[in-house]
Amino acid sequence: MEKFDVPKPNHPLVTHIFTADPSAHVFEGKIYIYPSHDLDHDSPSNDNGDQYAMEDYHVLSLDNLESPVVDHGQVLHLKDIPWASKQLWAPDAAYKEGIYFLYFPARDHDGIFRIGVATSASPAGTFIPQPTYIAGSYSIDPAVLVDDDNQAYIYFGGLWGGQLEKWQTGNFEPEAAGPAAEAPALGPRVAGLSEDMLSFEGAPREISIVDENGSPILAGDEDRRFFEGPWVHKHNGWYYLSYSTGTTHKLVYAVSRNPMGPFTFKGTILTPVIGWTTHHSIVRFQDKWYLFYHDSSLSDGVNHKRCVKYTELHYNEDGTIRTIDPYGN
Ligand code: FUB
Repeated sequence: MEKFDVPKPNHPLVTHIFTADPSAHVFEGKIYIYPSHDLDHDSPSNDNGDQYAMEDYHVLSLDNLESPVVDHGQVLHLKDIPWASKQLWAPDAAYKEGIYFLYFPARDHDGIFRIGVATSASPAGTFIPQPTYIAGSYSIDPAVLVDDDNQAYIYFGGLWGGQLEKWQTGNFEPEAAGPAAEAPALGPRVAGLSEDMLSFEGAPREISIVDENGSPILAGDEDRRFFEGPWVHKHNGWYYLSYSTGTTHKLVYAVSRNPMGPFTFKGTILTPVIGWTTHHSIVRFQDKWYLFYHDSSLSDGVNHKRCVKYTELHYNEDGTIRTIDPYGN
C-alpha cells in the first residue's frame, strides 16, 4: 500500500502508474476506484485495441476528497485467471452480503472477449478469480448496479476491439460487421445477476436507446450512438445510462424508469478528452455527485497511457446533467 498526494479536480489521481477506465464506488464510507492499469509499451496501435495490453489490476482509494490517494497495489493478475489469455480491460466492482466482487473483461484462449468475476472479503482486494468466465458472457466493459431492492444488473458491451458487432446472431461470428448507418445502432447488453452475483440470470438482453420521439438512435448517429463503457446510476428514481460514443469521443447519457430500458437519449456529460478513448463512472459521495474519467494528458496524448481524474457533476432542476468541459474552456 502506497500513499500519494491529495488529488485536485481534473488532475491525475496518481502518476506513478498509468490508469484508465475508473469505476468508482463508495464502500465502507470511502471512495474506492477500480481502474484499468495501462502498460508503458511501444507496440503498434490499431482499431482492434491491441495496444491495450493490460495484465493486472490495482485498487485506489480515498478517505474523502481532501485526503491522499492510496494505491493498494496489485489485486489480481492475468496469470492467476485460468480462462484468460490477455487484455484485462475496464473492470467494475460491487458489494453484496459481505463479499466484494470484481467484474472484468479479458480475451479467452480463443481470443474472444468474455467477462469474469473475482471475489474478496475487502474492497481493497486481493481478489480471487472464479475458474471460468461467466457463462453466456461476451464483449467488454462490465458495470454492475445493485438496485434498491438488492437485485443486481450487469451492463456490458463495446464495439470494434470490444467485439459487440460479432454477437448479433447470438453466436460469435468473427467476420461480422456492425449495422448499416441507417439501421438502429447496437445497444449495450444487460443481464440480471444471480443471488450469489456469480452468474447471469437468463440470457443478456439488448438495451434500446431512443431519441425524444421514441425512434431508435441509428448506427450512423455517431454523436449519440452507444460505442462502449456503459455505466448506470440512479437519481431521483430515474436510471441514467451513460456511455462513450467512441469515434466522436463524448460521454453521453440516456434515462429510463426501468433498469432494462428503453432509455431516452438526453445529452452530453463530458466533451472530448485528450486521447482517443473516454470512459467514466458516476458516484455519489457525502451528498455530492462526482464523475471519474480518464484522459491521456499524463503521456502527452498516447492513447494507451492514460490517467484517471475526477470532477464534480451537477444536475439541473429538471434532472438533466450539466455538460462538463474537462479543460474548463
Ligand atoms: O481500456 C481498454 C478499453 O479502452 C476499455 O475497455 C474501453 O472502454 C476503452 O476505455
